[in-house]
Amino acid sequence: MGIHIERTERIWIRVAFAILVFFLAVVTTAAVVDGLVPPSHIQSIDPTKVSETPPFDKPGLRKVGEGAYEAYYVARIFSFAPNQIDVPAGSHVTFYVTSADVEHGFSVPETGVNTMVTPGWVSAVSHTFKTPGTFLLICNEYCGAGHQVMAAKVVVH
Ligand SMILES: [Cu+2]
Repeated sequence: MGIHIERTERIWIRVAFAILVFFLAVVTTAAVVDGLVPPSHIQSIDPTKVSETPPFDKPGLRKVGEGAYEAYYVARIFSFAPNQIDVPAGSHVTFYVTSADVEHGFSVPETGVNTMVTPGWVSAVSHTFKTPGTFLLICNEYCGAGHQVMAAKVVVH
């Protein structure tokens, strides 16, 4: 007995199955090759020990060269530490951000600085601030009841 399946239908079942296997192979290969992390996530951190883990135990701005800065940020509901950084115009700033609790966003609109902040990971993003001004740094991933007040400032002199 058995179910009768048309020859062409049998062919298409095989084709659909082959496509499925191919996609799974592509996704698996990509995941293994990329180490299963988004590209901006360069380093891992214990999210329960952020406040004891250097350099995030002392969040803030560090000058690393002529016109070059590194800014270490901790995002937690509903604020960023540091709350404000001040840099001279022309500064190249690399932001390193991690979360002490939930998923946050880290965005400085109109600069291209935009990354997700995932607990357990350090996200890195750079920007050269050419013109003076006060830039708003906001959380753009909904993170809870106070999400809309989660902001900080980048002041360029
Ligand atoms: Cu947030």
